[in-house]
Amino acid sequence: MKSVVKNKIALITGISGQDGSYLTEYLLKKKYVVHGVVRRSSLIKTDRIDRFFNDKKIYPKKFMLHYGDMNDSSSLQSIILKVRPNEIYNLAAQSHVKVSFEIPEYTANSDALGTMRILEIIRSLGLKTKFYQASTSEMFGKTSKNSKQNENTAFLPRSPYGAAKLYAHWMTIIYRESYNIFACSGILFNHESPLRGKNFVTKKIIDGIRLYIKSGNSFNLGNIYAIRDWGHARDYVEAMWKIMQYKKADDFVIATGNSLSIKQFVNRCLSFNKIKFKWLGKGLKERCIDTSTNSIIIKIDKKQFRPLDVEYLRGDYSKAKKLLNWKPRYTIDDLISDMFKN
Ligand code: NAP
Ligand code: G4F
Repeated sequence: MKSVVKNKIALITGISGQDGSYLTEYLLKKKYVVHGVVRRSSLIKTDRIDRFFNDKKIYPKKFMLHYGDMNDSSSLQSIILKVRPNEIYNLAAQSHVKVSFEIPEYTANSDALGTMRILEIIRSLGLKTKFYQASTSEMFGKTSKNSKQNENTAFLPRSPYGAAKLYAHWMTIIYRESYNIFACSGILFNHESPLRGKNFVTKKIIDGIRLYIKSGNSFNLGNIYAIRDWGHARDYVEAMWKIMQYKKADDFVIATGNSLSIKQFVNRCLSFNKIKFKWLGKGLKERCIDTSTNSIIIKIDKKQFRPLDVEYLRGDYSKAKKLLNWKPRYTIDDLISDMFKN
């Protein structure tokens, strides 16, 4: 008699976000049935996952959405009870660092308490569900320059978002150690893609340069001397899955090990488009000029600065490389090319 192999069931919070979209694609390829939590809004904004809806082989058999909110335990509990997932990927968050200074209470509620709500549901119902938490390099905060951050680096968050995520990160560890729940986390460094939200700096730069090429309009940036370790979201969702399949629940840094300043990222994007440029001035008067036309491409705008910023991030992913056999495939130039072409 043939044994029936049951497809694994995954529940993704934040399925309509950048990572939710790539993770759905990745899990569907691995034959999972994928359920997602979405918030009700007056305008439907499921653009990043519409491709799954429009595929009759996938929707509604292998891909389903449920209304819920990280700030509403009862919705989360009823979805979990209905779906009975083998794996929960908790990607939902108010994920914009600058915005978290404007709505700190909302950010703490969804990013910190929202995570605790799911962990409590798993604990109180005695579920065997595995749990993945989307932790972040923003938790490292005030790092020492030229160091690399790994799983043992101190957490010194510099934003309401970083502090909320740190609470969620510790709660994941506390629930793992107290209640023997398979609760793991990926401490992911910045990762980008053509699906990145428009108000994150890489996407803003790509879109700004596109518009400059089309219509000659300049755009504004803030702190162009902050340094980030940027990878591609496609590589990073693979890491999420690998973290969940590891023999025991643990925490892993996921990064590329390379970093650039925002200004260096701009320079690469301009060179990719064969635009000749130079930077002039200092501080708020600094600007980037197109040397063929003398027009301004980028100006510095005080409004784009944060009350506090994380100045330097560069990750050491050796633990993930050794234990998960994970490494990034995309280089920074592959990422830039993908973001301009798609
Ligand atoms: P994103 O594009 O901003 O997506 C966030 C998702 O969370 C969206 O689907 C959003 O729904 C949902 N969400 C926000 N608040 C919610 C709430 N109260 N209830 C239910 N859903 C809510 O973020 P991302 O870049 O994909 O990142 C995914 C996760 O990884 C986030 O937790 C982020 O903090 C974390 N992270 C990201 C990076 C990175 O560089 N991308 C690095 C480290 C960690 P709507 O579509 O309705 O807004
Ligand atoms: O693109 P960003 O907004 O990303 P940030 O703050 O590093 O946060 C992202 O990565 C985290 C992982 O470390 C995630 F947890 C988080 O959810 C999010 O995905 O800003 C990057 C840097 C900052 O230093 C910022 O001050 O770029 C600087 N920057 C300069 N001008 C700007 C701008 N950032 C934005 N968003 N817009 C600007 O005009």
